[in-house]
Amino acid sequence: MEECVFCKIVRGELPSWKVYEDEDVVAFLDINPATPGHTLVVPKQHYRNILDTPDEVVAKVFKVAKKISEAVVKGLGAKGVNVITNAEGVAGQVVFHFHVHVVPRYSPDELKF
Ligand code: DGP
Repeated sequence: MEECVFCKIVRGELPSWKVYEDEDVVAFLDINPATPGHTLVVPKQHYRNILDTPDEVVAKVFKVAKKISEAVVKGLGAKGVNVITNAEGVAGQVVFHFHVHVVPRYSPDELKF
């Protein structure tokens, strides 16, 4: 998947702000964050979306999404998170490499963004 933007990030050919990496999964800040700390969790191997990703890879990605969720609550002071994945254009998918959004949610009076 030479032209896939997330494959390029995984290979280090495009810059990103990585917050987590292991042998299978990488997590980096979203270029267009809904809130501060909005993070994308991505398998290193290319799959179009959750519908064609093997169960064991989905499990690894969501395990990391949980770690990131805990980190934004403990480290950024978020009061909650949305953990979501979009599959296909009708569901809002724009980048066709499976990814999970971790969107920190803050109290309205704390969010000066
Ligand atoms: P989705 O609609 O679920 O396909 O979300 C794609 C997300 O990817 C969107 O929130 C913006 C983000 N994104 C797109 N291109 C880049 C990029 O080059 N770098 C980073 N960090 N995020 C990107």
